[in-house]
Amino acid sequence: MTTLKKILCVCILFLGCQNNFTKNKVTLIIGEARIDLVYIPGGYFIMGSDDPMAMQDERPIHKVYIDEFWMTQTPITNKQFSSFVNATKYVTTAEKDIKFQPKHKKSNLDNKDKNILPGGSLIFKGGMLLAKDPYAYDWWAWGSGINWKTEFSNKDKAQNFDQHPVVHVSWYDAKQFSKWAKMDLPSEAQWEYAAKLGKSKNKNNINIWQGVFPKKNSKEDGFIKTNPVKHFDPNSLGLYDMAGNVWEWVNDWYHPSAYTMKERKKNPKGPTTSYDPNEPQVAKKVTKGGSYLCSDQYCSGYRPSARMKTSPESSLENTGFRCVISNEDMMRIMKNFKSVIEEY
Ligand SMILES: [Ca+2]
Repeated sequence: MTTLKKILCVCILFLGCQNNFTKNKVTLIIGEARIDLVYIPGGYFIMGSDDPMAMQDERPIHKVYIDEFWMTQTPITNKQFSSFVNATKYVTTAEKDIKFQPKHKKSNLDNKDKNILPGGSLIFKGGMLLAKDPYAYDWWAWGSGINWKTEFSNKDKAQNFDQHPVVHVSWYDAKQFSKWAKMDLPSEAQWEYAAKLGKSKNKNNINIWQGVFPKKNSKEDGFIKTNPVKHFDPNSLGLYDMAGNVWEWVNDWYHPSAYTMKERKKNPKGPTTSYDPNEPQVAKKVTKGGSYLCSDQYCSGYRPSARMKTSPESSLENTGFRCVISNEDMMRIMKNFKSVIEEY
């Protein structure tokens, strides 16, 4: 870091990438995407929680060491994701029709081909009571034709679309963006470490659900759905929206007993297989950070240790992602950068 810290706001063009460096922040321009990353120093932390609010799958708390790395300052935005799609012509999971296996032939779909469900994504429809159970709410619905490009109406699109986090992206979509950007999704441990290491000046300064969930959102934070990134204050590491706004995909498979498994002491990568006792036939990935749908009356999913489980091919209106890059890979970029400096 010593050499890195001596370089302040240098700007140079090489290999099709323009990169700005400051002492603890790097801006990579990959294709048309400008991506800010901040340095996360390595160290020990206590993973999980024994707080009364903590779920069983957040236990037991355990000491973990994380190597230094870099993390995108914000969730990946629509503008950044657009750059990826423009460069690669990538088609997201939600934009693809779903073909059913023969066992699903008795579908009631109003479609010419009964074995095909048009592409779409999951949308939150609020506190609609299930007809058969007056105490159970049916919160989510299949939004046919919904994908990352359709989240905003035309009226709002020009003004707001670019700087909001991309949503309606599956884990596979997030992974493909990460590969294109020469980065990766964070491990759950990296994500939680960064969230806990970065201190917030005002813990209430986040976008969650205020009011009686799921009946009424009083919108005291100003947002019913996502907020544009960098709207609220960053934490002390310079990271934005590590709590609230959107859930963020991480690399790890979900398992309720993940924290009792071996090899948790240094840079844990999570279990090799997934298991969700509530839905054992479906493999799921972990998401972190909570979203604008999290309420302190209900799940307080915006706590750093909170864990959500979602199948990797699913996409939702409140789920996005951010990326990380190892310090070694960033140093390689720096090495190329310095060699270009010498050439110039
Ligand atoms: Ca809100």
